[in-house]
Amino acid sequence: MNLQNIDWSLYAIIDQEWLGGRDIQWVTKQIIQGGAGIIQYRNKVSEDKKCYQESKKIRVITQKYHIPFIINDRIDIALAVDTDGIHLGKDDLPLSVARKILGNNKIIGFSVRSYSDYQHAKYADYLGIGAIYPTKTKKNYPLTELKLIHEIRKKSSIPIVGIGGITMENLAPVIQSGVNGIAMISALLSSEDIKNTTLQFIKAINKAKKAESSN
Ligand code: 3NM
Repeated sequence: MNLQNIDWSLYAIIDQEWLGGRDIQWVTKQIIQGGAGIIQYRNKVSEDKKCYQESKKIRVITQKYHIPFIINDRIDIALAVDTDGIHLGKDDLPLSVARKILGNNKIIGFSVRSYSDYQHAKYADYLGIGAIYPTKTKKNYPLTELKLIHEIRKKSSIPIVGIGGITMENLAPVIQSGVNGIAMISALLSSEDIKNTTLQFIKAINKAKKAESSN
């Protein structure tokens, strides 16, 4: 998977706890047909077997549509289902170890919420910076100021996505901070019409990007 070819504008995260019984392949298709350029699967609740089986289902759809598939945390599942990459935080496996195991062809993403986290991002291919706004998905998670994104953007040219509580109403300042795109869970998965909601987000993100570039 060539990093240059990825459209980071909308990075959709399929969180097991937000599925609400909906079929994971149907949800994946809705998100892709709505226009998301990259998909992550995040499962903090299921046993290994279920997590593996659901990941395989996402793999089938993302492969069919040529959309990069990132798994949260689980390097074993990244290898088992041959995802395009993994997303790690600072309490997970060190990035240097993940890089050694996965090699240079897999994408490694890293969660950053402070400048000191950023200093540990040497082996990362992209950064997820947040939480920008309060979120129900990670309760009581500390917030990160947009100025951190501005600061990191000046120093690094790797893709950055803003994450945490992002909605239609509050996405513009995140785009203005210099991100390549927005990562989100609840704003997409709480919708009954995921495809249309995804489409509306893409439109809003592109509009905000255009306004930013004409400034
Ligand atoms: N990581 P929602 S915030 C999974 O800041 C996750 O690293 C975050 O979900 C971070 O779009 C977050 O529903 C939750 O707010 C994102």
